[in-house]
Amino acid sequence: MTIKWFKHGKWPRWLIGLHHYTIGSFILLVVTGVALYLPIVHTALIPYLPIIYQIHILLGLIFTVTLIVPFLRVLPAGRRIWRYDWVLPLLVGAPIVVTGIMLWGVTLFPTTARSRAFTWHGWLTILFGAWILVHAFYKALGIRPKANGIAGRVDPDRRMFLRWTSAGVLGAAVVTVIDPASLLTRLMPQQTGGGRGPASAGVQRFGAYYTVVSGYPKMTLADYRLQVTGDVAKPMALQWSDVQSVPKYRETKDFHCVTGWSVPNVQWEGIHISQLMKLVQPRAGVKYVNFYSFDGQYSESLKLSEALDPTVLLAYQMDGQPLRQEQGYPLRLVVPKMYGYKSIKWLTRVEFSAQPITGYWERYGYPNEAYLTSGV
Ligand SMILES: Nc1nc2c(c(=O)[nH]1)N[C@H]1C(S)=C(S)[C@@H](COP(=O)(O)O)O[C@H]1N2
Ligand SMILES: [Mo]
Repeated sequence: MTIKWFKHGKWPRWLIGLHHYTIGSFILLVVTGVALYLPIVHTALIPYLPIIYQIHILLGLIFTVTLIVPFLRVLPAGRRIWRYDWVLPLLVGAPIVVTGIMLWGVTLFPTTARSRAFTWHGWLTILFGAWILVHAFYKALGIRPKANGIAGRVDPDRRMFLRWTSAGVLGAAVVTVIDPASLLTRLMPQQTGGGRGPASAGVQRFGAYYTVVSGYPKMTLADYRLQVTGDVAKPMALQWSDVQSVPKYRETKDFHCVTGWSVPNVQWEGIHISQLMKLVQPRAGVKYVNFYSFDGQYSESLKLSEALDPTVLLAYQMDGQPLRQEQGYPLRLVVPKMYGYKSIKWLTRVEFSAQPITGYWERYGYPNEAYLTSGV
């Protein structure tokens, strides 16, 4: 049996173009993905994050289509493709796509599965990237491994496509439903935690600890004041002991960031905004609650009705521990029904007002009403 080796000229131009496109778009997907995920890069690119997020999803969707093309169009026959060049992109590419879709569809999938999907989306991309490098290396050196087994040459057909894509999709289902990822994350904790050292026992790691200023602002409880101001009868500056004396409010809720990561079942403890209203007595015209951070940059705004939702609180504990400094110590807002950017950290002023303010991310185009939706 004769084997026709790869010759550029014999491939249809559209297929070569597609191949180059796939490589280019993979690189762009990695670059935009890293920009969204890695806090250091993330912070430097703040004004562009909303658009980078859209680009990442658009590229991902096109990437998905390019993976399916060989299924739609029969490739020229002649045993020309190494089996692993065909099997690996499907086996690894399919679960990257599936986990990506899970991250995109925030309200469509359970948070626990999505938080695993986030981890696997990253790990599988690293695997895929490593394979592309090996593939490029082989090609550049013109190395031709012995043609048998996984290194054998095949004509990719639809049956093969279906088999390996299904295997990849099934794999994605398995890793997001059960959790072999916890093994990997225990070995390399920085992969899911933004590289800030281990969390205290019982405290869940968040996908990233964001900050829009350089570093995480520090505050001692002795210096801390919570200003409660605005259109109110009795404006106040609460010391930490005053904050503590307000009746405690507890809840367990999922947390979601717009950039894809989620944390299931976070236990928050803190105070409900209705308690602050009892203290300062807002006047009749108050329609908004505005929030300010002592990082000097971040701000947020909620309608009064939103702020009084039973799920909204000012939290000082998470999973039974005081907040970490990165998480907004000593006090942060938590709005579980909305994307994470509403949950302002390092809270220092709550203002009851007839007017809303434009929050930090809202200035960069994020919507004011940040209710979780499935996707963009
Ligand atoms: N002051 C301040 N609050 C903030 C942010 C920030 O950068 N600064 N990031 C927001 C975003 S986009 C998210 S997703 C959550 C992240 O919470 P975490 O840092 O505890 O993970 O905090 C929100 N509150
Ligand atoms: Mo976020």
